Amino acid sequence: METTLVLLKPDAVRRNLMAEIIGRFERRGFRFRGMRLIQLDRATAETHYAEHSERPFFGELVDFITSGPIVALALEGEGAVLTVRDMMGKTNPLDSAPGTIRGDLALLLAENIIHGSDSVESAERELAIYFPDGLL
Ligand code: IDP
Ligand code: MG
Repeated sequence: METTLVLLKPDAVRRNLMAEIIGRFERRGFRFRGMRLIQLDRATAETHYAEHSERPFFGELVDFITSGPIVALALEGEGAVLTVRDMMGKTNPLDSAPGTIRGDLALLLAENIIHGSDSVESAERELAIYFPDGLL
């Protein structure tokens, strides 16, 4: 059984899409092991996105993810990492299939409403950032 880290980015919260997105994960059958509404500071955002630190869009990415409250979810299920990535759709919402979260709810690459860990190793690293006291 895997547990993965999902973030509902500030645009999802601003656009009142929390229940819409969380509901999809509930209906899919994941077990919720953690859920927090938080405001990220820059240092934590930079740690989260460390793999992108050399990219030209890194500054914008950190500005954006720290621009308002986000929701962090820890979701457990069979193949949770890949299943969540499939439900999210492609990174660029313009490439995301209808029926996916980004394909239904987003249009912009920089405001693509959701993050999901891309591997079991990433999930372990990221879950420790958002749920340092462990999971339920
Ligand atoms: P992912 O969120 O689908 O895993 P990553 O490649 O890990 O995609 O990129 C992290 C986030 O950085 C993306 O979700 C997107 O919001 C943003 N991003 C990726 N590429 C670009 C870009 O070329 N310009 C601006 N933002 C980008
Ligand atoms: Mg990624």
